[in-house]
Amino acid sequence: MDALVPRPRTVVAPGAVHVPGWLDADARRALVEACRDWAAGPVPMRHTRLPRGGVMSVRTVCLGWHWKPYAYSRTADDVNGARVAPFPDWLAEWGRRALADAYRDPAAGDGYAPDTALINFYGAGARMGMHQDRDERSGAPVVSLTVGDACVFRFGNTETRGRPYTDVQLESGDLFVFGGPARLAYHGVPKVLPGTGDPAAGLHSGRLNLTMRVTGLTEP
Ligand SMILES: O=C(O)CCC(=O)C(=O)O
Repeated sequence: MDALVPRPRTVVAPGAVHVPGWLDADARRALVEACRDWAAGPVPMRHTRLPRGGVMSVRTVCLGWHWKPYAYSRTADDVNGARVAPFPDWLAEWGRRALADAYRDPAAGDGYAPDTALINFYGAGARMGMHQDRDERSGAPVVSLTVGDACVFRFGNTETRGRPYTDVQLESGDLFVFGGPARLAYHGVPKVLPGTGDPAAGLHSGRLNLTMRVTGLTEP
């Protein structure tokens, strides 16, 4: 059997850092379990409808604030009108640790208070086009966690959906952070690699991705 080759932490662009294997086996299992609960409601995981009539191939559920293209609200008015599940403190703590580790600066997570998470499930054939995360009114970093099948994560530039971009393979347990000059970079998932997943984490097929963000919004 081939020895596992360690994958190094990589600064993909200023402010954008990939940290392979950041979640250990217990954390991956805990995250899958939590995602299963969130996917069940109060707002069920669903394919998001786009204003021009398209439907996203990923299925999504949100915490803290509900995202529907292209705004946040407390209630999921395009699904069942329910208020979304709260954003848990433990996840915010993961976010602070993620920033400290990604930026190799113990203070990088100080004051980071994510208040929304988008959890995407990629089943067979699902992908995500190049886009910017720009519905937040805060420049705080986005923290992204992956469990399950590996994918090609395309991380581009802040000007266009096209080149230059870097393709990064995200695997189960990987962390990717983008903040600072990379915060508004276009990014997407052109391909998930079926059968590369993480059954030990409790996910037998497909890919889960959770991005946490700071909306910059206050209570209505
Ligand atoms: O699945 C991923 O890795 C990216 C998700 C993403 O870009 C998003 O939710 O906006």
